[in-house]
Amino acid sequence: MSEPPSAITCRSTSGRSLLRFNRGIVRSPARSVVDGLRASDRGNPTYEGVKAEHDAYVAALKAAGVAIMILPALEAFPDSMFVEDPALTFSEGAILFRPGAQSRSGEAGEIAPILRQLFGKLLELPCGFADGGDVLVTPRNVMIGLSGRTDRVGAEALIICLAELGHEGLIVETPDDVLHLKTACSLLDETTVLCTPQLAGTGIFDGFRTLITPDGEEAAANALRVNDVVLVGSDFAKTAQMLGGLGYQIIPVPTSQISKIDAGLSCMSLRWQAN
Ligand code: CIR
Repeated sequence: MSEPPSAITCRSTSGRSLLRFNRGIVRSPARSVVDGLRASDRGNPTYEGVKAEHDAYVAALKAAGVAIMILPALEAFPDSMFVEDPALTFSEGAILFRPGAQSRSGEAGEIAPILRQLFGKLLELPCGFADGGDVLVTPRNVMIGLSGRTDRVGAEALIICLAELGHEGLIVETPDDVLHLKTACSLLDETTVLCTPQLAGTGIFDGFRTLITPDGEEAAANALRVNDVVLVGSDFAKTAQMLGGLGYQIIPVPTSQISKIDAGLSCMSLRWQAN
């Protein structure tokens, strides 16, 4: 089996590694998570089930070498455990977003104080709407997917914020029936993206090595490369086998409860490399 491609060589436009993280923030699920937003009814998750999945996720991040800060649950915001939507963190600073779902708009204000404490530079999206789930950081640029949650005004404002942090933004389209850009893709190493056939077909990853999710496992596209490992939803055996065969070190993490409210692995944490 070949060596997994090294994250150490994967660098952002500012020269830092993109897939190395030593700090992270998560938020405990609230009991109200059972009322989380969803596009279609696949039954309610249970609070206990979501909590167990969240605990497993935090354990996987810690085992991968990330020091995790756990924020308290917010009952008033059912989707607030998905901390990657109201903000995005980089080594160079953080950005507060303007979440595109009305019930989530207050989440940015809730996470702002801790980001202000941790980051010397905290930028705020001034207008429009954008969710962190629509942002894919790659070595070439930071892709911003237009979606039901991220509009062009927000995306253009985000490009200006990214430039202040030394990153170049690029606006792309998210397929119509997909919640967020990263619902359908993830960066596995500096040249490789895991994505759905539908997103690959749009051509946005031309020039990358694209690994296509096996039939019936499209939701596995929202994997999470962290340091030397790739977290993959534990229901996606074919994807795990494919990636394992290519030399990636796979950590299966349960997602069957959070998937009922359209969530995956990237959205449950904010990650960055602190000096
Ligand atoms: C929502 O619809 O906003 C939540 N139920 C799920 C958010 C998942 N976030 C993400 O994929 N970035």
